[in-house]
Amino acid sequence: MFEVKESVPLATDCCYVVRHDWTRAEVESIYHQPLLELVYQAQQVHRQFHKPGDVQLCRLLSIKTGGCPEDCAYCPQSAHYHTEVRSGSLMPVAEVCRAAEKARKEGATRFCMGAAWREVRDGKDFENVLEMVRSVAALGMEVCCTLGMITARQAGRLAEAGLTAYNHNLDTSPEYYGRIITTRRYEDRLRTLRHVRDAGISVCCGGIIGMGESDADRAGLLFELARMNPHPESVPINLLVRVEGTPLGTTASLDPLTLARTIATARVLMPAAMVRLSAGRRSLTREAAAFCFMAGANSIFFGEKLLTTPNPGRDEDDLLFRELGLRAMSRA
Ligand code: SAM
Ligand code: DTB
Ligand code: SF4
Repeated sequence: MFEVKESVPLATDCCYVVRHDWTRAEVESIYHQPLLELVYQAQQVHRQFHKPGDVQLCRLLSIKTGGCPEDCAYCPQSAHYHTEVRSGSLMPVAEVCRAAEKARKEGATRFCMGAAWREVRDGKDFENVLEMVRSVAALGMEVCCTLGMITARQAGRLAEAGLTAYNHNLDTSPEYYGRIITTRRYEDRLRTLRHVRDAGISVCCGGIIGMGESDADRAGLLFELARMNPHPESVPINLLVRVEGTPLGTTASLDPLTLARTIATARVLMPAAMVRLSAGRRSLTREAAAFCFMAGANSIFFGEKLLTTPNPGRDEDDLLFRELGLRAMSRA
């Protein structure tokens, strides 16, 4: 009744190597292994490259909310859809600094600022973002931004300001992408990622699952990420937060085991990356979250809000960490 698949030989003597020459067939066969076999393999990889039980705490802040001209079907901040998100202008630098200081006191080692822009425009707002980057970097935190598309020159200026990482997701497979976003192309995203890499900024790039895509699309996304050389240092795996008013607001919920399968495959393919269990934790039981950590996730966003949607509260996460014996990563 059940088909038993051979596991893919990845290494000998349990010594895994970082590879960028994965074939699509190899990625599919890793992804489709019996789940416990896959999670076991992911644990082996994880323990070779990372300290087990260490989880990086990151804090998100929406520095410019809503009114975005892009039509990403999952996003409550797109101006194309009617959601409860109110649009605003760029937050003042001082307010962002206060939020970063608070996050640091609460244990965050990485602070990620998001703006609902299609692309960065040179001018006052960008100068202010550069100031925010300088201020957060001065607090001794890793600083990450996600501002939409950027040019090579803008990437250079962000690097100069002390930016650690730039987040720009591929979101899904090239084949499914056109069903989700029509206002920019996969190639546009790849160009921004090249600018980030060339500027010497570390790359944060992942995607969203639970958007009605197939197993082949999830494997396709991971294949695109895993053949980048170098791999993204940070791979956020978001579970769709279904928001009323967006085209994906009524999508069927995804089996959490599929989230764990996706995370485990990411861990096996990109051993050294931080694999981040990102949006969507509110819809996971603690058992499902535990399984995602088993599968190789080693970072979360903590704090009551992601960008515009709710996230588990501090007490809930404290309890989860205690129950699972996880430790918040300290500053390097
Ligand atoms: N506008 C910029 C961009 O798209 O690059 C930066 C902000 S955008 C909100 C950052 C990422 O958040 C998106 O690429 C997407 O992967 C994720 N995201 C947005 N809405 C989401 C949702 N409802 N559920 C899960 N992830 C979401
Ligand atoms: C990422 O991959 N996930 C974060 C961060 N990068 C910017 C964003 C999640 C957003 C979830 C929906 C919201 O709160 O608006
Ligand atoms: Fe705009 Fe980013 Fe939302 Fe897409 S994901 S609509 S680019 S804020």
